[in-house]
Amino acid sequence: MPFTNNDIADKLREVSQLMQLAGENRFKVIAFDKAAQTIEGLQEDINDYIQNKNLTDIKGVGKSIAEDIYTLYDTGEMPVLEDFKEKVPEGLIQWLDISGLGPKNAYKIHKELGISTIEELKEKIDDGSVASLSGLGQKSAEKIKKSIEWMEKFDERCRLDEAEEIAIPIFESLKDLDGVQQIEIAGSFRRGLETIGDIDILIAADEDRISELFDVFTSHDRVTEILGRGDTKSSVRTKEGRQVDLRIVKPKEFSAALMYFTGSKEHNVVMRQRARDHGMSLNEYGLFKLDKEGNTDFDQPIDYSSESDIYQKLDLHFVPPELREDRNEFSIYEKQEDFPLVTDEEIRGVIHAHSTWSDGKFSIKEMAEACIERGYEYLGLTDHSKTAAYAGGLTQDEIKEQWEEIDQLNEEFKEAGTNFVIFKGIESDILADGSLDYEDDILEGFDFVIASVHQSLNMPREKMMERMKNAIKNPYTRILGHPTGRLLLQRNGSDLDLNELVALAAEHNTAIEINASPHRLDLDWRFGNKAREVGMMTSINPDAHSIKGIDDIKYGVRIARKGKYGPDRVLNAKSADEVKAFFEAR
Ligand code: DGT
Ligand code: CA
Ligand code: CA
Ligand code: ZN
Repeated sequence: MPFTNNDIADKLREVSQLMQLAGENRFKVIAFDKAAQTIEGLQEDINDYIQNKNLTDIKGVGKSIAEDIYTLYDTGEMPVLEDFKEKVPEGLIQWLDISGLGPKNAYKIHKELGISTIEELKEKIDDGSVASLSGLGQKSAEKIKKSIEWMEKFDERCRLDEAEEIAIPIFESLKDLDGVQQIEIAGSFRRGLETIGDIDILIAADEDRISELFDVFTSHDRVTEILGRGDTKSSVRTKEGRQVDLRIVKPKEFSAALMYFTGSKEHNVVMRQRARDHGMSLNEYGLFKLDKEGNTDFDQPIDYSSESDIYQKLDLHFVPPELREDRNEFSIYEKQEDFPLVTDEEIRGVIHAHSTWSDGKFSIKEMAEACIERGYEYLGLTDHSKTAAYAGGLTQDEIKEQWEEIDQLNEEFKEAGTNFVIFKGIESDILADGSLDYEDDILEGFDFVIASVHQSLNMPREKMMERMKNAIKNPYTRILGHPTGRLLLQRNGSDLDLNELVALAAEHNTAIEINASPHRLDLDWRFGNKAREVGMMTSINPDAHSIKGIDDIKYGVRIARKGKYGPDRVLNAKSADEVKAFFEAR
């Protein structure tokens, strides 16, 4: 059975976490975690190593872990994982989802208080038992409690990348089945929203096919519970706890249904009213004439062949799904057919990436080669600055050494005739007063500076605004990094007036990044209208800490599209020379 590198990394990581919950020897735990990290970042297909029986050639994969992987491949199960699943109480495994608790403390609480469910944990926090454990204390206990509350609140939604991991395999398993004439994933997923409630799949098929299609859908590997099955709709819950709805509609109704189930609700409301104003009625079944009383006349359908066609009948050009949020898209698509939105293919370089010099997993050279392999023309390398000591921030001496390394690599690219350049950047912490992390003479030496807040995100709004404004105004700051510091479904960002910062950034010719990590997607697309009005530049930055992280750019592109950025306002959609000119124009 073939596995992807990520599948195997996930399993190894799960083992390491369960081992911690079982109080297993620290070195074993680390071995599994390390192997997971390595395999996740591996460029080659793990299946090649499995076939050649040379897994131990991979640095960090020892003999016993290699054996575990071979067994997984041969039998579909990893005995060490199954063993630990037996050993660790099921409720306790859920504790791993409590952010800020960590397996080590989880084990301690479990062992010393003899509890293993989240309910019990909440009780023991309330009666003070958790706080009284050595090494925990009142503050930690309150933090854990808060995390549980957040978790319970946010369990209803998941991140875009998590939704993708569920939606794509299910979509793939359905799309080639007999009788499937058209298929799309609709809903918030199609609109590229940063978090997803449930996943909506839509199929066009003849009625006599519906039953078989539902059979395949409800028996998919990931499904743990069938929530409902009717004539045209079936809903399931996947093992991740996510709901997936499959609707099967008549082929001639597909486009209207797709438009309806893509939403958003707000967009649909405007479309329905627009139809009425044109003497028509729009619903999930199609477009119809209105009768004399102004009701939908189902006997008088209006023909349409695509979503685009429906928009046209309502005097609109096709509205890309990302823009269907009732945020000014109607006034744009009444006029302009070609309203340019940035595309994946237009991205020419990678800005904001970390190497082993700070907390990245790969060397500068490895990161650069991964960029070249993906067809990018430049890498704006930005390790952490000195105040971020916890993330391996660079001292002044290290910076100078790093510059030498980059100069040498650039020289090598030139000699080899490779069209690629590495820009010397830094992700400078924004200190509490808004200043950057080095003296001017060091800042001067970088090609560019990304300024980001990593500590004290929760300062009062007024203070935080002063801090951010200072950073934006600083002539060395070319890009403001993840402006709010939010972690989606985990932590709110700083309290800021972003409209004001967007305008200020435009005025000072500072770009604000769209941090493309699916955990962040920060700057939020909702400030896109303001950014467009004031002409603010963005840069779609992966904040890559590994080679795999580079590919997060695609999430950023979706968000940039939602924010109505064309390639002209996306820094890394420009050539290396243009980017250089932007960096120099401070
Ligand atoms: P989600 O699942 O919370 O991330 O967001 P959506 O947008 O996927 O919402 P969902 O799954 O409830 O419904 C899918 C689409 O179906 C939604 O975007 C628009 C359409 N829809 C659902 N219910 C209504 C409704 O009551 N009125 C209108 N106009 N459209 C609806
Ligand atoms: Ca949905
Ligand atoms: Ca739904
Ligand atoms: Zn970063």
